[in-house]
Amino acid sequence: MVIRGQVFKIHSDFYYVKCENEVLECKLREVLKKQQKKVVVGDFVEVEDEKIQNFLPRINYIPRPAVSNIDQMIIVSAVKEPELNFTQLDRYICFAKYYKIPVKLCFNKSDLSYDDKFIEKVFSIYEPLGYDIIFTSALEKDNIEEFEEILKGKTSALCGNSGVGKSSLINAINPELELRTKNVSEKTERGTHTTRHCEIFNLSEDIRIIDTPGFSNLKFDFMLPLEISNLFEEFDKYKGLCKYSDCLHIHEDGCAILENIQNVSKTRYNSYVSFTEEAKEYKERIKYSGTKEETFSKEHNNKSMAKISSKKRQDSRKLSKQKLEKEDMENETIY
Ligand SMILES: Nc1nc2c(ncn2[C@@H]2O[C@H](COP(=O)(O)OP(=O)(O)OP(=O)(O)O)[C@@H](O)[C@H]2O)c(=O)[nH]1
Ligand SMILES: [Mg+2]
Ligand SMILES: [Zn+2]
Repeated sequence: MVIRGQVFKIHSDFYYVKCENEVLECKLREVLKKQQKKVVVGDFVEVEDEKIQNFLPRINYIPRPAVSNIDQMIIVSAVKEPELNFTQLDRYICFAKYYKIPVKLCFNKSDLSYDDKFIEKVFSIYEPLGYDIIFTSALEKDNIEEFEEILKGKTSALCGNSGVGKSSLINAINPELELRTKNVSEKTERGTHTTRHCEIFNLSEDIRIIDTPGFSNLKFDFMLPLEISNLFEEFDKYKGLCKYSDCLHIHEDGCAILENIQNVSKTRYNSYVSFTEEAKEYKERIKYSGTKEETFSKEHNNKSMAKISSKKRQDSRKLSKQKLEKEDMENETIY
């Protein structure tokens, strides 16, 4: 008999599936492994004889953290310890935008800093872009009820660097879960991850939250430079207004964004430039690894996006995504 359920936890080769009345510990059917179909936390699956046969179409999917079928991503940063890095924050925001996942921003450890200027800066950059912003302290249980409010009626994935307090926030809502968080004595060990797997928790009737391991080595080395501006919503209103259709908005003449640069936040623009540089590396890679030479349009010089064959782009993109997934699988085995 085939039973349907949702994967809520994966530990090495074991997939934990929540069905209507029971929790099943399953393995993957061989053919899924052979097809390299990766089942992730959040997937709805069909199970027969304790083997996952298949997963159902996903509403959405993101490879890092590897989860699917989520309503929103809460990007958690710390105001201190670790110090907030705006480029890193924009990385998460843009990555979620690429995968079309709605985002909310949580700034935790507010007990460590009462810097009004910093709070103003955060609001002035991200509020006009339409992001909900919340400052919390998991330690002092500050604003935790408001935090719960933004989770209501949804499945939310918490995402952010290691040590920002993702698991602590979940514990603050439901202390009975007793999720492992970094001990004070472990604080000096840099680069260690306390949470090692993604897991869905039902915090109440209508709050489902996914704790995820922190990671920080995301790069935009799977997109073309011209595509990066699509990830920055503040650039939307200047679309098509630059003199050159292949404008990268960095130093070109007649660039509508550079002419209006006072309307773009400095840190956001810096992030844009960094991601564009990473995308240039990708462009170089496919230029030399592909079989066809990149050609240049006669009417518009260097209109590269249309010029690189879509097959080549897809292949290379697939490779980059596979790289991400492979790294995730390796992480699973390390831990
Ligand atoms: N001062 C202060 N410390 C906090 C707060 N929230 C978490 N911490 C501390 O920050 C450290 C890291 O917290 P975790 O909850 O383990 O962080 P995480 O984001 O889950 O980290 P990973 O699981 O490694 O991704 C722990 O020592 C927590 O006690 C807070 O609001 N204020
Ligand atoms: Mg954690
Ligand atoms: Zn431009």
